[in-house]
Amino acid sequence: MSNQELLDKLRDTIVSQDINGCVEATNAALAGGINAVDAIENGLSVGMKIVGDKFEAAEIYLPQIMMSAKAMNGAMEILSPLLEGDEDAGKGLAITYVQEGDIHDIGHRLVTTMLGANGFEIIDLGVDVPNEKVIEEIENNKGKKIILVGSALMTTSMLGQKDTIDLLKEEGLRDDVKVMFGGAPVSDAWIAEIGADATAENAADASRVALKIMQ
Ligand code: HCB
Repeated sequence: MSNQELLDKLRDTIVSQDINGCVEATNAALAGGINAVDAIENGLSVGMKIVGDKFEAAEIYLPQIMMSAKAMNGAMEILSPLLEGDEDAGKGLAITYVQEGDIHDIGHRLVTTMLGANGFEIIDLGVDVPNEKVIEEIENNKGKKIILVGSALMTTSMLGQKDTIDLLKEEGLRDDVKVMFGGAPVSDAWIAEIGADATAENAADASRVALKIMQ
């Protein structure tokens, strides 16, 4: 099989909610020389995007999305340990989380894993995180070089990112941290509007951007 066929197979197993097939396709992709980042970004994530579009078009429903997410998680168990970066420590502390009201964690976990692989110390606050908890964590780690890495997958939870920035300002902490927000609805225009520092398209890009703004 060509590389494109291996990636297409990964995509298709996500779209068809084929949990076992996705594990097999992941192993086949690795055996065929596809690296973990490529498999995630150009295979599995493409499938998840199609799943989202089908959901929006009411062609599939929540149980099917959950099966696709399960298939993706199975593949990620194999791929996460293989994500490589420059593991030299000391890049700073990344506090990663998903905004309050939002439980989508696949992209968040990917971004967190990639940042860890690239030498960031990680505090992963998980999903559905209130802004007050984020502030508390920054205060607990005062004096460190910190980057906040927040995800939001819904337009509703994305609005909470503005509240994060406002709260940082209120607490006098805005200049102490860099802030990178991401997730499907997050755009450059939104980042500029709320006064965050950066966004990124995907997990590999998130590591590059984080390293750059933390220099
Ligand atoms: Co969910 N869902 N969902 N969902 N879901 C979305 C997000 C919609 C867009 C689907 C649609 O309508 N087209 C939609 C949101 C609409 C909107 O607000 N615009 C939606 C909805 C509405 C909902 C529910 C409300 C449905 C319901 O209950 N009626 C519900 C919400 C529950 C809640 O959060 N309170 C819900 C539930 C679910 C699950 C549980 C079935 C499942 C989540 C499972 C899980 O995460 N454990 C799910 C899924 C899987 C999706 C879609 C299909 C895929 C999301 C995903 O995992 N993508 C999604 C459709 C879509 O996004 N197109 C749909 C793959 C990952 C790899 O991409 O974008 O998350 P990513 O992350 C990227 C990228 O954004 C970037 O790097 C990552 C890696 O490449 N990135 C960052 C991410 N975070 C970053 C942070 C940074 O600083 C920098 C970069």
